[in-house]
Amino acid sequence: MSASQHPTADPEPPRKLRRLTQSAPPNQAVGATAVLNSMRHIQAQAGLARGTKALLRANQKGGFDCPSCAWPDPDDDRSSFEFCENGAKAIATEATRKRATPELFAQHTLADLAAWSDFELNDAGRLTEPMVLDAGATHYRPIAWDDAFALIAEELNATDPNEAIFYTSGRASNEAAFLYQLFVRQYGTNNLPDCSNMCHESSGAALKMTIGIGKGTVTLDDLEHTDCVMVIGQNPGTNHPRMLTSLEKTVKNGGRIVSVNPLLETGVKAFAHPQKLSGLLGVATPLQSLHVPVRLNGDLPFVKGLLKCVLEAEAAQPGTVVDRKFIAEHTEGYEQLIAALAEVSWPDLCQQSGLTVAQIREAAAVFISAPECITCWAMGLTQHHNAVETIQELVNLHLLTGKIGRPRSGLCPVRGHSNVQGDRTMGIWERPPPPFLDQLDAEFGFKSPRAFGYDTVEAITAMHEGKARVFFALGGNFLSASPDTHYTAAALRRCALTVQVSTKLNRSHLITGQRALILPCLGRTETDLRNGQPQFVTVENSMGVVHSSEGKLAPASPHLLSEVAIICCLAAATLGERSTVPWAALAQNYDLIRERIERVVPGFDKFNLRIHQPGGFYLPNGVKERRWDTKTGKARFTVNPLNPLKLEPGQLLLQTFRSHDQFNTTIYGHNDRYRGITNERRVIFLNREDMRERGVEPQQPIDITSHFQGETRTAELFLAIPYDTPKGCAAAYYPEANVLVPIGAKANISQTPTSKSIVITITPSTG
Ligand SMILES: Nc1nc2c(c(=O)[nH]1)N[C@H]1C(S)=C(S)[C@@H](COP(=O)(O)OP(=O)(O)OC[C@H]3O[C@@H](n4cnc5c(=O)[nH]c(N)nc54)[C@H](O)[C@@H]3O)O[C@H]1N2
Ligand SMILES: Nc1nc2c(c(=O)[nH]1)N[C@H]1C(S)=C(S)[C@@H](COP(=O)(O)OP(=O)(O)OC[C@H]3O[C@@H](n4cnc5c(=O)[nH]c(N)nc54)[C@H](O)[C@@H]3O)O[C@H]1N2
Ligand SMILES: [Mo]
Repeated sequence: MSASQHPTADPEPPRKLRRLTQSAPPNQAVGATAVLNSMRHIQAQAGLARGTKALLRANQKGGFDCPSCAWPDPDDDRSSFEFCENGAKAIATEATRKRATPELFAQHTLADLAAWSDFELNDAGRLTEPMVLDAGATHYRPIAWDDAFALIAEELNATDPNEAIFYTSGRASNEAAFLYQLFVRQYGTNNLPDCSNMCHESSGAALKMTIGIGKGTVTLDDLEHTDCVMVIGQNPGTNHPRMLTSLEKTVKNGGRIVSVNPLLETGVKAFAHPQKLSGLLGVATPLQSLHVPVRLNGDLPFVKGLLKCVLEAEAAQPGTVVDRKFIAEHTEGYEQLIAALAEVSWPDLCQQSGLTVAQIREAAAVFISAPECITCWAMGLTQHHNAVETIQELVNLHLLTGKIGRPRSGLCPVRGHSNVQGDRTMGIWERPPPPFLDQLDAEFGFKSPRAFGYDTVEAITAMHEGKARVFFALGGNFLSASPDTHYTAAALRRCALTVQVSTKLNRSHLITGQRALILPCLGRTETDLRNGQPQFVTVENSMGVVHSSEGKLAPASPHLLSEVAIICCLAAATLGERSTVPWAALAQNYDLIRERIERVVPGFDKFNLRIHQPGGFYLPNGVKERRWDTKTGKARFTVNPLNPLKLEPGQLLLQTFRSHDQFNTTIYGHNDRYRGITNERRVIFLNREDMRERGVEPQQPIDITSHFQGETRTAELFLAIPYDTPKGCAAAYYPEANVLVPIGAKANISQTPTSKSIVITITPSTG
């Protein structure tokens, strides 16, 4: 057992079943149901007046950036309703009238609260005051802000900087993120893990190595006017619903959509536009013209198949498919790629992708015949052991055909959290590039540490091994979002101090170090007054556009501080005279922070001026001009081995994904409308034949055991759901299934937990 005094709090959500109903997944997404659902959430949480005020400011020029996903806003042509059902839920959950006050903490022990579901924890409402958990205590009690900062400062100053960990979730603004990494580096460490380590790290790593920039290369306009969009390993209908508006435009402009996914997700079947009368009446635009039902983790062999088809088509009609001029001028490694492709056999590709040659050829025909093509992807590609290799293979496909770095063609990793991309641009990174540190040091007159810090998984392991003793989180829900829930819980419990800067109650507040703090902060939707002056912050979306975000609602409590203010107060308290940074001045006027960002981070010239351009500005992206910031100045073809996971007889592969009623670990409700699930989250979607072979009945309660290097982990009590998923492939929701993700199961290079390919067996529940 760990050194903690609060071992009774359960790190897992309660294992209780609800009354589930299953129906056939609908044939179209959004429409009137989505609008009704949005308003239902807004009314229940925020009330109509406050909620509608917030909704009307979402993603408007001069308004706030929707706190949900990172999908970009149109450069022009914004409707007054630039929001979606899930954006509305994210706003409702932040703008809620419910409050998690000191009285709530006085009434409940940590162990009591841990018996609440994730839905109930979030539904307690907004946190209102700083709270502390003293060593040995069973309840949090209120603490004054200054005392909280003094407590953290004292602990940090008694700690070797490399034994402190500073996590960031992707909602932090550019201003907050910039100051946070500056504080952490002046304190003396690069231990800056972030949610990106569990998210698009594989994309960043693959793209940086091959095309020289770890970001996407297209604009929204490119996407809406291209001839083919391949959506691979992504569920936009739920996780980036405004992308459907863009895909509808692509289709109306004559483009085709190919979806590559083990599941036929409702969001890409057909879209009824919620802002048009026709859409509200249920008239939907069919979106995908082809669905490729790849097996889980079958994408690398699938893309290799596409590459082989490209070479065959080129051989049949030389000079028409492979872009030889582009390859000669801009790339290296072509010969090695061709030689390696000759070695792989169709039977291997088919067996490993779960597709037939005909299915691969059909997808290849769409890609090849489209003059311009964009590939979009998300977690379905990034969370596998060979995620980096798979994404590099996609890069090969675009390089071979020259479909990159020109209008309407390119690569589009679709980011998750609304500012996760901006946080990285601001230096939230455990492996900072030396030129960034040189600029930072020059601007602030100090020497930042050069040794790399811990990423998320390394941070958990370090805490577990007693090599780290303070854990500080700027947002997020580290316990529930991380892999291997019980291992992570034990790791956090070994810390002397854990601190969470948060808006809502979550399980990370309940599984703590010896002492713990909750520091409640303003959300995106709220006015941020400093010295009586309203401040705005900035964010960067998935397509590299930086724009402002200014909340308009009254803050949830008079005691809340902005993230910027919290970081400045903490830095001043911790570093005192040691710091070269005017923390108090920066906290009063965010323009001063932006001046500093401009002098440190490339691409932010005239930041305070250009941020007032309607819609913001694009950051420079060399790939759009076919400049490659790689070692040799060329884009790189790579050879990526086929390295499939080997399953023993009886084993299945499990992916952990999102329902339509959650934002990561924030649970809005118990339904998953687009998959026909009502009122239950403890479900496991299974192939019907897999169920029959195992004698499992629909809705039978089963336990799931994961297998990794001789270790097993078990998640109890999930209802079996027969579903259209390829044989051998199962799915369950995150975070309930995170207990199954082994801490040691990481992607090569990016170290991202392999949350989309967990080897499991299933057995009838005995509990
Ligand atoms: N409403 C809402 N919006 C969100 C979020 C949310 O939780 N709720 N989360 C935000 C965040 S942080 C992120 S990162 C994004 C996540 O956005 P997504 O990546 O869309 O999220 P997931 O639910 O993890 O869905 C993964 C999809 O990939 C498919 N998939 C799984 N494994 C494979 C595979 O091996 N190959 C292929 N081809 N497909 C596969 C799944 O069937 C599923 O459709 O969304 C962001 N937006
Ligand atoms: N098994 C499995 N695990 C996964 C994934 C998966 O697909 N499968 N996905 C991974 C991915 S892609 C990601 S990005 C991570 C997400 O990991 P995190 O970002 O750590 O988790 P969230 O659930 O988004 O964090 C929710 C909490 O953030 C706080 N919050 C909300 N808004 C604000 C704000 O404005 N400021 C501050 N300070 N706090 C705020 C609230 O208190 C809320 O409870 O999870 C990863 N974990
Ligand atoms: Mo994410």
